[in-house]
Amino acid sequence: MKWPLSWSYFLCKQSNPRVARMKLMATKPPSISPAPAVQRPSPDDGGSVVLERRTQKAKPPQMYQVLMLNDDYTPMEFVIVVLQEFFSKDRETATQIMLKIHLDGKGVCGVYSRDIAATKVDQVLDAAHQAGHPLQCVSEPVE
Ligand code: TYC
Repeated sequence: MKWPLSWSYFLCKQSNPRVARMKLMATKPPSISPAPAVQRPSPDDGGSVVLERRTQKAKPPQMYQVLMLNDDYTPMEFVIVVLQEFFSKDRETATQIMLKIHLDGKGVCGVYSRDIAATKVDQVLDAAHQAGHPLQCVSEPVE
């Protein structure tokens, strides 16, 4: 006699030890590993969570001011053009800064990150040297 398909399937699978082991595994409850510790509000605190303010970690970068120094030989017009070319000043502002340097001995041309300030100093010194003027320019940390 031929078994119905479903019966023969069942008997075949039952006699297979691998299937029997799989069945056992399927019926055995999985071992539950402890959940990672998560800090939750305790039930009696109304569910509120207090966040502590941390002091700010990243400081803003040190900035550098570029100063030009007065001398008796560099023409006023040259200083005005330098301020326009390398410090992006309009002619009015450049003239005011030049006059301040002329009267006070030094003046701020701009404030930049360290590398940009160093580049500005190089540009001014190169231009002055090429033109044969003794104009001096330095950078220093702000504050
Ligand atoms: N003192 C210069 C003059 O009378 C002009 C001058 C201004 C020079 C500013 C340098 O950084 C300077 N010709």
